[in-house]
Amino acid sequence: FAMASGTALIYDDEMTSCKLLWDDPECDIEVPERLLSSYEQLKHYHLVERCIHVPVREGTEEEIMLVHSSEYLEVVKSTQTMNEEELRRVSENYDAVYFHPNTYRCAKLAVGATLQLVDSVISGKVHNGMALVRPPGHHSQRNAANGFCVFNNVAIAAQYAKRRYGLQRILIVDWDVHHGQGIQYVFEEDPSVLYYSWHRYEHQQFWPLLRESDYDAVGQGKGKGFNLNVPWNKVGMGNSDYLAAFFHVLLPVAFEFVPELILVSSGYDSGIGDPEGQMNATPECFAHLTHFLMQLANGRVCAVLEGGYHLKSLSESVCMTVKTLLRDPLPQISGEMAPCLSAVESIQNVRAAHKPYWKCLMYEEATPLHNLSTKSQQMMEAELIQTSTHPTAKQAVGTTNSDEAIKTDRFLESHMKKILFPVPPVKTAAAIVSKADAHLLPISVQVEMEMNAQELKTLVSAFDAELVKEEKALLSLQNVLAVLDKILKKKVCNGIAESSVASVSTTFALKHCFDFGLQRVLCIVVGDMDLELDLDDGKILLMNICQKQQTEKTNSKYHISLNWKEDAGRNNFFCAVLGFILPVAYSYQPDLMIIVIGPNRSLGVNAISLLTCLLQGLAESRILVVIQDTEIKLVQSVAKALSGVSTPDFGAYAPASQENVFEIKQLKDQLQQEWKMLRCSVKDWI
Ligand code: X5A
Ligand code: ZN
Repeated sequence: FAMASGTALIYDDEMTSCKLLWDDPECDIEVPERLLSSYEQLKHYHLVERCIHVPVREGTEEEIMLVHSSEYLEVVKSTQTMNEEELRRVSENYDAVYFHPNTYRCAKLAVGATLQLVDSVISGKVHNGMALVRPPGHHSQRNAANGFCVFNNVAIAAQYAKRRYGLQRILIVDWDVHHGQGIQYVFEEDPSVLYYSWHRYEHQQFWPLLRESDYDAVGQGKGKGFNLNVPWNKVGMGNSDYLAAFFHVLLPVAFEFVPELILVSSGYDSGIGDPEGQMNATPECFAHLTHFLMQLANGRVCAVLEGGYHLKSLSESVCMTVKTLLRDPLPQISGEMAPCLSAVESIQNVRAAHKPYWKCLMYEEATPLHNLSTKSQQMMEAELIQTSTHPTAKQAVGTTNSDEAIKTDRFLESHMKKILFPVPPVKTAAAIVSKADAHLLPISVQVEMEMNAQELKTLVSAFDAELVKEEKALLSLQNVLAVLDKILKKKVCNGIAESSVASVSTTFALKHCFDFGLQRVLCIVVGDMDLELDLDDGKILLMNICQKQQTEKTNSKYHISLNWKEDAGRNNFFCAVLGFILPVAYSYQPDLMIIVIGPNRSLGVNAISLLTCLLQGLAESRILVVIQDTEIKLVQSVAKALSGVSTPDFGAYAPASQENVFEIKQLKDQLQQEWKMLRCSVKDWI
C-alpha cells in the first residue's frame, strides 16, 4: 500500500476579479491583492513549482444547494447583472457583505476549487493541498451571505465528502480569527462533522457578537460534543496560546474522534499584524498547526483560505502552511512558550464543557470559570504580567493603524530571514546492523555505510580511552555517530541508528553534541535504561517512559519519569504525549532530540512512531533515534515516521487508566511552573 504523495495547489486569478466598488470601511480589507500577494510569495519561495497544480472549476447548483437554499442561490445569481446601485441594495440586506457583478462567478469558483481539492485528496491523486480562494466561506449560511462570505466553501465540501465518498468522520479546523458561525449552524446536530474554531470573542463584544460563539455551545441533539469553540477574550494571543489550545483541546479530541478527512478553514487574520484579529501568532505558528493536523486522517489535509487581511502576514503564513504540507522541516517556533492567563481560562472552560462527551477529558474537573470575581481576576492579571508578556500588551499607544502595518511588514521581513533555513537534500539517514535489511527501509532514506575506522577511534578515545578496546561497543557507537554527525552538520535532518549498547552510545552522543556547541538536548528514553548523566545544568532534559519504578529518584525539572505498566502504554499514550510530553518539549525548545528505545518498553511500535512524528516540529526536525535491539519492524516504522512517508495508524481509541491520568496530572501540577505549556487550568494562578 503506497501512500499518496504530493501537495495540490489550487489557484486561479479569475478569483481576483471581484472587489468592493463603493466606500465601506468594514469591507474594504477584503481585496483581490490578498490572493495575488499570497501566490506571488509562494512563487518567490519556489513552492508553486513543487506543488501539483489542480485546475479550478465552478461548483454546480446542486453542490451549492448541499448547504444553501435555492432562494438564496437565486439571489446571488441575480447580482451578476446588477448595476452598482442595485448591488449596494442587496449587500445591505446582509451583515458585512459586498457584491460585485463577478461575485457569483468567483463564489462558484471558490466552491469548485474546494471540491477539486477534496476530490484530489480523497482519490489519492495527492496527499494534501491548499486552495487559495475568494470570496471566503465560513460565515455564510443557508439563506444568507455574511462577513465577506457568499457560499460556505468548507461546509459544502464536508457535505460533499459525506455524500460522494461516504465519509463518516470529518474534522473541520477553523483557525481563522472569526467564529465560523455558518459552519457551526450547518453541523450543530451532526456527529459526523467535528467543528473546531477559536476566535476573538472578548466576552461577546467582538463581531459577529454571538452568544453561540462561546465555549458552552457544544453542539445539539446527536451532535453534542462535536462543536468545539475556544473563545479568546483578549487580543494579543500568540504562538504559545494557539499551541496550548491544540495540545489541550483540539488534538486530544481529534485523536479520539479519528477523522477520515481534515478540512481547514484556513484564515490568517489570526496572525500577527492583522487589523481584524489583533493577535500575535507569527507565520511559523501555522507551520506547527499544519504539522499536527498532518498526523491525523492519514495526512489527508485540505486547507481552504478564509480571512487574512495584512498582506505580508497573510502571504508568509500561507507559505508556511504550503511548505509544511510539502513536508519540509519546520522552523523553530519563536517567542516565550507560555500561554497567557486569559487563554488558559478559555482552554479550561472548553475542557470542562466537553468533559461529558470525550474520554480524553473524563477525569477533568468540571469547573467552568464564568463567575470568577473581578478581584481574583485582577490578582491573576498582575501575576500574568510577571509570567507572560504579549507584544500587543506592550505596544506603544498613539500609533496609527498604517504605522502598525508597516512595522509588522518590517518585522516579518527580518523575522522570516531569521527562521527559514536551507533544507538538506536528504531528510533521513539510517545506520542499521544488518545491511541486508536496507531494502526494507523507505527508498528516500539514506543508508549509512561504515565510518572511517581511524576517525571513529579518535573520536571515541577522546571520550573514553577504555572503550576503544571493546569491539562490540565500538561498532555500536559507530552507527550512532555516523548518523549524529550527519545531523549536526545538517547534511540530513534526522536519522535512526541501531546500537547494541544504547546507553553508552547515548551518553557518548550527548557528549558529542555539547562538544559541537548545542545548548539544549531533549532526551526521551522509552524502556528501562540507566543513563549516567549530569542533569543539573539544563543542557539535557531527560524524560523516561519506563516500567520499573525508579526508586529514590523523584521527578525534577530536568529529569522526568513516567512509570507505566506494560499493558497501560497504548491507552495512556495520547494523554501523556499531547498533555505532557509535547508541552514540556515545546517549553524547553531543544536544539536536538534523541529518542532512545531500550528494553522493556511500555510503548508499541505505532506509539513510538507517532511520538517521533509529533516531535518533528521541534529543533528543526533534528531527531536521532537510537534503537537498542535489532527489530526491523520497529526500525522500519520509525524510518517511515522520520522520512514522512506515512503516518502511523492507531485504530480505535481506548481511554487512559485513571491511575495513569492522575500520575500525569500530578506531574503537571508539579512542573507547570517550570514548563509553562503544561498549563490548562488556572487554579494555580489564584
Ligand atoms: C472571512 C472573514 C470577517 C468579516 C469581518 C466583518 N470575515 N467585520 O474573515
Ligand atoms: Zn476572519
